[in-house]
Amino acid sequence: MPDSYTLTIVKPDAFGSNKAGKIIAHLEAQGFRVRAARVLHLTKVQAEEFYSVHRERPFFGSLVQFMTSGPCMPLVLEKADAVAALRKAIGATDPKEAEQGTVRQLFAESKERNAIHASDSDENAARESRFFFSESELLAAR
Ligand code: FUP
Repeated sequence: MPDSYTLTIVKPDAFGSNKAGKIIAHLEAQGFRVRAARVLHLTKVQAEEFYSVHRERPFFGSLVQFMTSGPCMPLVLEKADAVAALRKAIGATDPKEAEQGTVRQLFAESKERNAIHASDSDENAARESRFFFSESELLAAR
């Protein structure tokens, strides 16, 4: 299978506990290759737009507050079947339900402060990559 791309975000709780590098190393050890990366501090408007699919959910306000509480790090990752492989590698949304050895089981604090985001489809991976990276950065990643 040819390599493909997905978008991940190392979230503010991981920066707060100084585990961002460990999380990236963990993913690299599983064969994901970092193709683009940056550290930024999301604004409220950016976080609301990124999670707009959850706008009506009761946790939306709290999620936006958390995602704007500190730095985060979006990365474009490359691997065979990248979207499915990364979803498996990060584990369930709630770390209490995440399989042993997954990023969330190892590094997440709670269902909200869960260390990492991963795109759930190729379409969303493309959309979310464009949210954080320019067209030329994404071309350079290939
Ligand atoms: P996931 O795809 O595993 O990141 O989970 P979802 O897309 O369902 O949720 C997006 C984010 O909303 C989660 F990463 C954390 C947050 N969330 C909560 O805080 N509480 C919930 O009950 C569900 C999700």
